[in-house]
Parts: sequence; structure tokens; C-alpha cells
Amino acid sequence: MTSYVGNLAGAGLRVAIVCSRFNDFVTERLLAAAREGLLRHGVDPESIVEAWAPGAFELPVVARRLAASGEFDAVICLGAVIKGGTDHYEHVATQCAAGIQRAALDTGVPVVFGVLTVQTVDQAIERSGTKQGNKGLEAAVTAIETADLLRQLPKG
Ligand code: INI
Repeated sequence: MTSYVGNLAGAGLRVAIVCSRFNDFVTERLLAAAREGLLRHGVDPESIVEAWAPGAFELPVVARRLAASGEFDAVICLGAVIKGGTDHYEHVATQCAAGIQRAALDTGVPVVFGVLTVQTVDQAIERSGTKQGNKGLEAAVTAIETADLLRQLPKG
């Protein structure tokens, strides 16, 4: 029997982070934790590239370009979609999630969904470094684990 599991082995990985400027009081905290997570697990600071997108809706197109470039082993998308008074939030969150998954499947590069989709500002704060951890750190760990797993699997 052969069993594959991705390890938290960041050495040698090249990682791009795409962060949304919308709700930057939250996304900057996600970004700081993602960076820290990558470094803590051995990713070389010289191998990390960051790009800013206007909002979560624009994350997929930026992530897809980076993923298709052949220069990265994983792309991390960070954003904060917070419910407002209209259903705008639903469209942004749904299209963002679908576009991120599509970017990954189109390119074969892991594109990680580090986007908070929450009802309230408090819930966003809780998930960006307070009571409920930090989605940015989670995204960094997921990126490393998945990239390392793909490094081990037979080439597609
Ligand atoms: N963008 C976000 O990243 N978070 C939000 O909560 C949000 N809401 O609720 O409006 C949001 N909207 C902007 C959107 O991502 C696009 O930038 C905009 O629609 C232009 O395409």
C-alpha cells in the first residue's frame, strides 16, 4: 500500500499571497499571520510574493494569473466578505469561492481559500487573530501541506 500525506515542509516552496484591500482592517491581520505561518514552516522569505487586489471579487483573476505563471507552488487568497444591508455580499462570496476553486483546477496549482465570509464585523475580528484563531495562518498551513502533497504525487 502507498499512502501520501503532505508535510508542513515549506523549504523550497515558492508561494504567492493575494490579499484583498476591501476591509483591510481585517485582511492586513490575515496577511501578517499568513506570512508568519509560511516563515515558521521553512518557506524562504525570498520565495514569497504578495499582490493586492481591490476586493474579494477580484481575487480569482489575480490568483489565476499567478498560478498559471509557473513561478509558484501555491497561491493563497486572503479576503474578508462581511454581510451588509443588501445581498451584494452573497454574490461576492459565492463568485470568489467558485473562482478560486476554478483557478486551482484550471492550473493544477493549489489556490487556497483564506477568505472570511461572515455575518458581522465581530465575527471577522474573531477569525483574524482573536477568539477563533486566524484564517491567514490556517491558509498558510493548508498551502504548504497541499503543495508538499502535490510534490510527492505522480505528475499529472
Ligand atoms: N469586497 C470584499 O472583499 N468584501 C466585502 O465584504 C465586499 N462587500 O460586501 O461589498 C466586497 N465588495 C467589493 C467586491 O469585492 C468588488 O471589489 C467590487 O464589487 C468591484 O468588482
